[in-house]
Amino acid sequence: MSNRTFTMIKPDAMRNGHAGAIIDRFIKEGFRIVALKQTKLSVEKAGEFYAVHKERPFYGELVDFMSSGVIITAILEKENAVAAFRELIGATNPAQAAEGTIRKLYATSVGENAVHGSDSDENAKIEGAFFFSGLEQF
Ligand code: FUP
Repeated sequence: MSNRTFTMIKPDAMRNGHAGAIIDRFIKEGFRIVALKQTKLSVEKAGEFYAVHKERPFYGELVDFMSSGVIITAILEKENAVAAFRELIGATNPAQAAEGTIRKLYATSVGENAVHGSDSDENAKIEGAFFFSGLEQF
């Protein structure tokens, strides 16, 4: 069990002005910010990040959306980080997300769902390395 996960605050939450509240929530829930930056994905990079969904019907829309504006990416640390963070963000579809979760509060639809959270320790490492390098020092 690893103690780190990777997250993105997606373009919808950035545009809607929720980034500050979302980062505040990460901290209040006891996640330590290991690394954090604002960036923008090109269509090509977004396609690469979500390559696992290439065959899914929503892939094109997902890539367009994720490259439509700036995002904030971060690596967060807490005991059992992947599972704890998935619980904090709630279900993929905000209509099914539990009360008080970040997606329930800030997401607008299944496609524009405010935040990403890695689904396994292995993916947390891969996704973190997609955006950050030299993390051993932190
Ligand atoms: P999650 O792990 O909760 O982010 O969800 P998935 O890995 O299943 O999906 C990744 C992203 O694909 C979601 F954040 C949004 C998008 N998606 C859709 O647009 N439609 C769907 O039906 C499912 C996912």
